[in-house]
Amino acid sequence: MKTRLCELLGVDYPIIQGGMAWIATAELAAAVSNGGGFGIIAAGNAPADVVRAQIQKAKSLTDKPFGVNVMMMSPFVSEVMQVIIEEKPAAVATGAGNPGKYISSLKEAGIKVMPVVASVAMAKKMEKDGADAVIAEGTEAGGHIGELTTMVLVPQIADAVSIPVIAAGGIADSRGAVAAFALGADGIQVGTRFICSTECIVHDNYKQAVLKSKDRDAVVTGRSTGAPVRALKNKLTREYDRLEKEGASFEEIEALGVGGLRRAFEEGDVQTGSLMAGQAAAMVTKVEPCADIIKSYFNGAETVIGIITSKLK
Ligand code: TUI
Repeated sequence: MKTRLCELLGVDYPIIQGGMAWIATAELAAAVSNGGGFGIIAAGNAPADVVRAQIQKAKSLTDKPFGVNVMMMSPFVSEVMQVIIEEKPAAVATGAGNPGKYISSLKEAGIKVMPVVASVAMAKKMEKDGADAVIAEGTEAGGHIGELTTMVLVPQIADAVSIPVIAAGGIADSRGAVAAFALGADGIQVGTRFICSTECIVHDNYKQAVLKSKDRDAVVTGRSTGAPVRALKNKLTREYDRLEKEGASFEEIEALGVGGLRRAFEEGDVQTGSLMAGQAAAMVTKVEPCADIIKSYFNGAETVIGIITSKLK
């Protein structure tokens, strides 16, 4: 199964790994790239020297192309972009903001640019500004999210732009992959399922929490502060809900989340840590190597298409 995204990124399968802060390290990115997908290191809120070390580590772990995800709300965005221009990973994905002013210098350095977008307007703007592809991320995704579902966002963006569209949010297996292509996507982004990969270095408690989660466990907090985040339900998300209902100040609510991701990923604190994950979490049933996860999306695809054909009489 090849699409024009495979040519753009130099990969065997049209699948990219989502940029998950603290989780998407050089180890995960390299394992995804070695498995035939496009691995991505998440810069998150890390300073530029940390990002440089991660890029260099990934280069030592794989000869295949990989990328870096830049979180536009990070205080270190401009320094991180500079390091990326020097280190030249194959592509940059961006999230949680508008990367417009960096696109031309990234492209001059030969780096492909793939912004995450959550609306048609933003997708059109990114195409006009020179993006090579857009990642259309639905609200089923984990972490910081937009309003629209993958089901309605992807076809509208596919109709509005001519660059490749990568569907993201809620794509948990080959049925989701086939659906994404049916909606007009040229590739898929997968985040949550890669948390439960053998090579992902997060604390095992985090992986177990994803494995145990059920259909309604990936909840949204922070709607009232304008920065909605999807994570697995626990003591932390209940505390968020309580503060938001009580009309607590923006500062009080934000303070609750400080260090939450680190508590979850490093200490395995599944109660007060922030277990960011998408709705696909409920569909993840085992920890397995990245290469097997990637193959499972595409090996089952013909069976899914066969089922569709036999249903449509
Ligand atoms: O960025 C993400 N997911 C993230 S970032 C993150 S770190 C964080 N931690 C706590 C609070 C907030 C962030 C955790 N997860 N996904 C990509 C994404 N980008 N989703 C939605 C957007 C987006 C939203 C608005 C992209 C562009 C945009 O445009 C706004 C504008 O400037 O017009």
